[in-house]
Amino acid sequence: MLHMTLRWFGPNHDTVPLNYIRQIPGVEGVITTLYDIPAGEVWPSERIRELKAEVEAAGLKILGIESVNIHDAIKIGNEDRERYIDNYIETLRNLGKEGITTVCYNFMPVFDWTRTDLAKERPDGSTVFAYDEEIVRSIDPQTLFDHTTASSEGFLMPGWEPERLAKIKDLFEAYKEVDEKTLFDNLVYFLKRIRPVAEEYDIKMAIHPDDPVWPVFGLPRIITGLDKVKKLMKAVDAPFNGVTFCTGSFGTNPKNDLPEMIRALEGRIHFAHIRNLEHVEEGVFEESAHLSRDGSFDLYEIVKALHDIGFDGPVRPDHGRMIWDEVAMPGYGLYDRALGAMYILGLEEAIVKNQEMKNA
Ligand code: DNO
Repeated sequence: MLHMTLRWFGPNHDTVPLNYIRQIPGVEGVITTLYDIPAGEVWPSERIRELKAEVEAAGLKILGIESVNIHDAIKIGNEDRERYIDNYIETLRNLGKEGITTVCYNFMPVFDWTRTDLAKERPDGSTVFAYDEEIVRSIDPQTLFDHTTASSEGFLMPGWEPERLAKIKDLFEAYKEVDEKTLFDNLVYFLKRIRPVAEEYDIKMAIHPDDPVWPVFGLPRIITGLDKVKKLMKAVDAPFNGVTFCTGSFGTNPKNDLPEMIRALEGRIHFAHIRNLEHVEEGVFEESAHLSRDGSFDLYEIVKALHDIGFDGPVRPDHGRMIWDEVAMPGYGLYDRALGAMYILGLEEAIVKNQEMKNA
């Protein structure tokens, strides 16, 4: 069974109040974070408890964290990594003690997700995130960062934290020697080090795919498709080591067969991000409404595959379009994500009923 959630950035960062989220039928909880704590620092138990109390007071649960970000020292694998891994372990322990057991993270160097337009207009007047490889090729990372920050309507975008990106040149310098193999080895090293604490508290680590799934500004990418994910699952072959199945990220490569990937990753998908996007041409795509016919993915087949493998974790409608003049963090308004949640739950209900009828 899917456990429907919405991402919520916390009291001082989100425009959407918890009581609104509570009113979306079928939504059981939120995926949240301590947004103000920089990557690498320990999350204090007290802050986690406060956050939990606030969410529970609204009649919801914390069904996962997105993200506990990984410090660049860990990704680069330099001498500081031990200290930052120790901090990460402590954060996991503090989360585990509060019964929070799904943790989403990514292992993308410098940038998290990358888009060239945060407000591309769709034919119906809604606006969405879009990507054009030619634009990325024609600008430098700093320009993209400035552009993204300038078009985020004053909201702090996840993955674009200023303290991390203040030193963009130094970061690129630090990653100079980090190729795909080194990055992968550093990820495996990290997972092996956190394994004991994850297993002690039954924490499921859910790596988010690279977005898009090809190198941006020459930075290596390691979570791009089925072979790569399988390689990681094998390298640390334990159930705690799993994936956030993000359809929108894996799906940036039209060759990734999403339902087939889901079936092949049975038992290792700990969290799902469901959204749709429209492929325009190679390297050019824009996000769309969740509805299958609005984009390039078959959402029915995606939800069916999750159902068929017995997926029982949290799901969220991923980025929404901006509609109905809502003012909110781009991609994370209430309205379109609520529509997405209802659509996904509707698909699931039909799939379950259909199966029951067949079995009767
Ligand atoms: C973008 C998100 C990502 C994601 C991280 C997970 O909207 O999908 O920022 O949260 O990559 O660590």
